[in-house]
Amino acid sequence: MNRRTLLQLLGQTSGGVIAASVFGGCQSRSFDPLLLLGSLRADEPLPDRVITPLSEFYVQSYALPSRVNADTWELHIKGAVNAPLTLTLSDILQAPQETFYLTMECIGNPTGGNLIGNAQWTGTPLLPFLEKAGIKPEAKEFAMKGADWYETTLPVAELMREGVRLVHQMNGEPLTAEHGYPVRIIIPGHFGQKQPKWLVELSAIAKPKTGFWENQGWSNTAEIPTHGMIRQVQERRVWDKRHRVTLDRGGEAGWETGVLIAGVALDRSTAITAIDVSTDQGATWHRAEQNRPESPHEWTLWRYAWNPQKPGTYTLLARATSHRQQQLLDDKNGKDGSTGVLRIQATLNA
Ligand SMILES: Nc1nc2c(c(=O)[nH]1)N[C@H]1C(S)=C(S)[C@@H](COP(=O)(O)O)O[C@H]1N2
Ligand SMILES: [Mo]
Repeated sequence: MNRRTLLQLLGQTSGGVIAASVFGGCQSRSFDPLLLLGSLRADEPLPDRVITPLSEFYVQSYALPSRVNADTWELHIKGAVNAPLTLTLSDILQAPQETFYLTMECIGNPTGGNLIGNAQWTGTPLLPFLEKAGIKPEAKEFAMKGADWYETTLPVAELMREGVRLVHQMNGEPLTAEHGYPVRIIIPGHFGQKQPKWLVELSAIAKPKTGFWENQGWSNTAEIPTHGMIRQVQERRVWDKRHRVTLDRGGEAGWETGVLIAGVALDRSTAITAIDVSTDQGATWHRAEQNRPESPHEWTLWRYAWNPQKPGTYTLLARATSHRQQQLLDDKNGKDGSTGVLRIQATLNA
């Protein structure tokens, strides 16, 4: 197999600049949440996990990052509750702490795009606080607000699950201002839209309502579908706006000695059980090698070593299957999130 050094990789994968039109507040610098793609080399074991460094983690904000003063920050649990609660940062820091891994993705992430990242998070379970407040039977949803007045909602039962946490650390550091300092909520299984940053209010409401992005047509459940994405072909970063690669026969990254196709896959709530790769437009499929994260909320890494026999133009597809569902073959980039497969055109020069 070809040898690819991380340095070489850094030079060649400039990431991709997400079109600012997908969502407001997009940053325009070039970044790549799979900067560590180099660890998906064919000649080394698949790593157990790839963490996205903060410098490469996407930021998606409704307004400019709010500066919240941690000393005066408060979270209000109110509305249809028996005993409204006001929490300070020290209440949250003194409660039992849990550290977990979870992949955050924006519902507007185009297939294979960069609005996705995997991080280690630390926080405290929300459930004991909700139980203390006592949710009244008429409460249907929680309206969650950020200090920037971003708002989104979810059914009461979604927030009363284990695994929902008030998070104050990302990759072992206090949340940065951009990622929601001092506290954000994380509700596994949903796209980033349902994870308000700078969280200041959880209001139990009897009459369901929709939030900021939902009012613009984005899914109100925003559940993560089973989806896999090709991220790289040899050392080239590929995605929906850069879906063509041309490889020469010889040389370090030539196709003659094999082509590495690698990526990630994710589902709302169940493990990814298979990633299948096709190099002939979906006529035949080959099982990729994958890792098995402990949590279904962390992306699965996969790779497939393709041995093309002759030059030509090929269409590469990768499709994920979880315990819940198999990814659709159409290239769907809708307001429910990208559920379809990405078609990569690979030209192998003679
Ligand atoms: N308060 C607040 N929370 C928010 C947003 C926002 O604009 N304001 N954007 C949401 C969206 S659309 C996404 S995809 C995630 C992104 O989280 P990140 O910026 O930490 O990657 O935050 C969510 N939480
Ligand atoms: Mo988002």
